[in-house]
Amino acid sequence: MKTETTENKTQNTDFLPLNGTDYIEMYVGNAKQAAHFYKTAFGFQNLAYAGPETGVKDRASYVLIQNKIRLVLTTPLYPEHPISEQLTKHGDGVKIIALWVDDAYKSYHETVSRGAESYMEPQTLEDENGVLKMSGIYTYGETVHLFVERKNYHGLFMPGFAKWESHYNPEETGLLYVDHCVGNVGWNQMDKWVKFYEDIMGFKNILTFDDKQISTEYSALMSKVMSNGNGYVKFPINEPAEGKKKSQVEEYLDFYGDEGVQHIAIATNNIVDTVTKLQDRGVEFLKVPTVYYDDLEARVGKIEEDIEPLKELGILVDRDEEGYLLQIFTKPVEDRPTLFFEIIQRKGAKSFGAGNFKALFEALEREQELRGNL
Ligand code: TYF
Ligand code: FE
Repeated sequence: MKTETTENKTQNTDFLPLNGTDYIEMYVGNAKQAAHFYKTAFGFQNLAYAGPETGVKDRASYVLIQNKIRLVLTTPLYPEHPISEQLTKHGDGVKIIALWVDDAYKSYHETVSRGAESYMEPQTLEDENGVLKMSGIYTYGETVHLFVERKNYHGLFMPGFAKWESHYNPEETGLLYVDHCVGNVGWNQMDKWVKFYEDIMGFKNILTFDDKQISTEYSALMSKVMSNGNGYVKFPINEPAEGKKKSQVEEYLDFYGDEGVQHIAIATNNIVDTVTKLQDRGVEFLKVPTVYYDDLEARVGKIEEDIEPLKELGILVDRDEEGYLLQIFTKPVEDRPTLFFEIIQRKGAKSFGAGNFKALFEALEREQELRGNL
């Protein structure tokens, strides 16, 4: 009885209700060219633009969309711009994970009063399409969470942005929504950030991968998955661990120069179709040896998909108590070994593919070795 009451109470007092990921913004060296890449290779569509032509003098931002995913690519227009400094340090990478809320002012006050460092005080933006409110706090490294309130806004993206059209519109690839965003943090910093998401954002630790599971023989890391109350927003946090070889997380930290976003996992409901399209358009994926598929059915049981196309594309499969999942990882999308993407199709499974860590991390280490960073 008592437990029930407490549980109900926690459910009713989610002080930071989230409707999902609102958008992801990357700072890039050349947003015009990056936009072309995300259209051509990933099938994102033009949505909106802000820059000198629309009255924004210091930067250019391209907003791309595919189903529920909005990707913003921003470039500073002059050398002394603070974004230029961040680019010199990190290279291209994720600056903002924006979260869709019903109340941007309350989200700010609830988190800042619990100790969050302010990035943007709550503000109200207005244009002919209504009122959009936003605010923001820092998370790991220089990464930021913005809180975006759109309930009284009906424009394309945000005040300040104009419709962006082009004669070049490659087809979508079946990318649907952001499933999770993973952060790499420094040595022994994972629990600090777990506590940040617990205490300041009301998240819960739903899964833990410790070094015994994944770091003794293969690329060493520890990971805890944080989830908000309704499970729409999931943030695994990785920290490096000592292993036989240099941790992949340490390699990231060396090249990004800071803690930051390691991968964005995007959901599809037909992974074979999506990955075929991405590969045809030039996206490079990590490959596991084909022996991975020899005992696949013995490991994960019967699955609906034919094994052959999975094997051809290098798609991984894992099972948990609730179902199974299919996943694959791109190589880093920059020259620095930093940000990459995961394509994931969930068939009931709520986990993250722990059963694939051995095969995956061995594949990753082969790449790390080619880069001379092992
Ligand atoms: O999000 C996750 O936890 C999984 C596992 O370099 C993972 O995708 C962890 C580290 C990594 C690749 C995948
Ligand atoms: Fe992942």
